[in-house]
Amino acid sequence: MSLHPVQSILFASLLSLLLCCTGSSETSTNQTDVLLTPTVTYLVNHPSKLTPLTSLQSTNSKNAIFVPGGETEIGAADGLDQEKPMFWVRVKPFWMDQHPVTVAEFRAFVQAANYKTQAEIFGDGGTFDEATKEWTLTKGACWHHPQGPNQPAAPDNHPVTQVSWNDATAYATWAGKRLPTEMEWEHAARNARNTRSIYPFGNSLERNGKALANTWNGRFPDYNANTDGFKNTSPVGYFGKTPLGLADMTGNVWEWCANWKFNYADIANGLPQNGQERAMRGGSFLCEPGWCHGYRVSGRSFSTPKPR
Ligand SMILES: [Ca+2]
Ligand SMILES: [Ca+2]
Repeated sequence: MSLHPVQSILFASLLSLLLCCTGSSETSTNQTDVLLTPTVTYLVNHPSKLTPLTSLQSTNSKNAIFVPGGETEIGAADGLDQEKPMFWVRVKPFWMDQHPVTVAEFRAFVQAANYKTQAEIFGDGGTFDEATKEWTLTKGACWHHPQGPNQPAAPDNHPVTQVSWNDATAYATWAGKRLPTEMEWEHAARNARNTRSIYPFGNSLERNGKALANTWNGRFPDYNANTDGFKNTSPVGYFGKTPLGLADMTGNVWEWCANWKFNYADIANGLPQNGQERAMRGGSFLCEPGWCHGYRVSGRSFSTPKPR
């Protein structure tokens, strides 16, 4: 069975998590501004004064990065339709896991909570078949053997894959955390100071000839030159950190976000309370500019909260 490419990306996606928000927020809210969540406000007007930040250096505590609060313009003028129109938000400070949840971290959850992922319950998971260049449902593919039971086990220090939004939410709840909204994710990817580069670390995917992220190198799905060294997932943090200190925001795996899919044009109405698809950010090892440039800071994708 072949799956819609975008749909299938979900089958191999990951998560990043937020710890509890810290502190109280700061600035007053205009009457016309819209509280999207308890921690994110849509600003009708361009903020007259941005919250000053003195340093990009953030605190690392128990593997989490402090993301200062502030104002960020969401979207990109030269992005895809779903990244427009741009809009401003004010975000309260929060802690974010420094890297996507690893296989080892997910195993601890599975063992402690005796948890079964939805892929395990359904009995299969979506995989990309290199021979046929198509997505297929592979029997037995799940978080510990994401390519299938006859393929190598997922290494402990790689991000966990084959987790649905429901699985990700269950993990987050167990860990006393939650998923970020898209606005929080993008605020963090813009280094909590509205940096406007394509990626959190600039506009190029390489520095001194070395790759800065795990992506698809070539034309998807025909050819992967594999110049970054990884055909599939890579160890979390292998390609370094963003200026704020986060890993794998660009490429490696998609990260599930909390909110339902919504159109930016409708933001003044608030976030939808239900829908068909949840949002993901951060692109994966299967993304390349000619097909899916999803690993840009403004890039978005969506999938159903359970595999089917
Ligand atoms: Ca790669
Ligand atoms: Ca990512």
